[in-house]
Amino acid sequence: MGIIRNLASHFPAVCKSLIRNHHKIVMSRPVQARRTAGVDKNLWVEFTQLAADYKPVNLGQGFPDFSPPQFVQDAFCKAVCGGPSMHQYTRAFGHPPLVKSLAKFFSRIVGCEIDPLEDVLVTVGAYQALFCAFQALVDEGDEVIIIEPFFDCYQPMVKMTGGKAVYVPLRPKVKGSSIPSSGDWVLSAEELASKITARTKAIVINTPNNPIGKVYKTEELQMIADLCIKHNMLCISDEVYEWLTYDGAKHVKIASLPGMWERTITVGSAGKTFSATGWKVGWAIGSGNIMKHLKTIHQNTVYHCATAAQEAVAQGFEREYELFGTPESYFQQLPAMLHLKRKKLASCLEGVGLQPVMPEGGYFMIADISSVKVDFNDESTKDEPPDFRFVKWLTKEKGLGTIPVSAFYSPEHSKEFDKYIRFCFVKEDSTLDAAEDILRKWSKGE
Ligand code: IK2
Repeated sequence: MGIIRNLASHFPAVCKSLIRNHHKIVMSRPVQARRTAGVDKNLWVEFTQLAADYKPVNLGQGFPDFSPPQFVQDAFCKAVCGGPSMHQYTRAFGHPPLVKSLAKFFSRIVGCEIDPLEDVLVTVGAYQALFCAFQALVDEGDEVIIIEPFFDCYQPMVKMTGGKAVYVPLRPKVKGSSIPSSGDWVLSAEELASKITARTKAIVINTPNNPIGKVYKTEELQMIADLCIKHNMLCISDEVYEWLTYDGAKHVKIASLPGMWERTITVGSAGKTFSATGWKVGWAIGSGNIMKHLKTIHQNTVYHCATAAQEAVAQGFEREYELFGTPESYFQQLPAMLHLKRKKLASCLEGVGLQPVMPEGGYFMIADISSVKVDFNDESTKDEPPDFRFVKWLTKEKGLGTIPVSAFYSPEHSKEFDKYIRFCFVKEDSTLDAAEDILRKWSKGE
């Protein structure tokens, strides 16, 4: 079409009919493939645009507003200046130094020997690892159990396979006392078991969870693992926030439980691990006989990921391998820093009457907005859920960006959870102070 338009500017009369005919050809049958129907809306596209339009203090999307640690920045610069090979294609399934470091690092944690060439796939962020997993493993008509709340891309990704997503929500236990915690949000074993059918192919979990910050306890993971083994299901375990746990909560990999390595695909993200979300380096790790199918999807879509970024992430993991468990490790330093930011945000929210749910992990905190009365006069949002209306109002009228929590639920359960909004606290203290200032002024009616 671009060529025709260029020609048209030079030969207007000749090309007029060409353009008209081109339109006719395009319109004579549906342009859209069916797999794209119903998955056109995207939370991040919408709320990133809102933030670009209104420039609020941004506690919305989950990315740090500070730089990655110096050692990975240096590693990236060194890679970029490291000669021709750093600027050319590398191995399709992962730059050799990176798959080696990931295998070495995670073998120690999972407790089995991970083969760098067979069991690891490097992807364009955790997003693409998830995409490869769903495309490679879910057939038309297969069912995939998704625990709610869930990172929103699971739903369209399952839909695009032709599979069916089946939802089971974590539910908050009713508790009379103190600050609610993400640990109070629990999965009913009976409810989960009742959703398994002969077509159930896989279950998707996310620990620490986005958006509530739940860190699954070993007993909870064991319950899921028992069902996976009993019903011969796969498990896709999204662990992008694995290093971020607080107050003694411990991240456990479901792949490390007996009988689970063989059936689990563990997804990780260098963006979240090293506070460099723009690098878009992620990975999927699992048994080679499963991973080979993810590799088939990868080689036929993306083929390989940016070489220099992979090299830098490899260097980051080499450093962390040596320092693991010591105070110099970034995997100790980042949660220690975020622990303080989490406290700061929680006390700010409590101070203005927004009841937070204290996250055990990750870098998000949800808060209950049901006690807040706001007179929305924005007609454009009148058909939207209360949390969407509130977030848009807060962004446009008060200059504070957040994310509505019902977006992390299926249509069947979203109404039960549309009284929460999500705040991101992986931000400079000055950003958190600016957010606090906005909330305090608002609560005083200023
Ligand atoms: N899985 C989870 C659970 C994620 O949270 C993310 C990134 N989320 O960030 C957006 C937000 O919630 O504000 C991903 C996967 C994707 O990770 P990556 O950036 O490595 O593709």
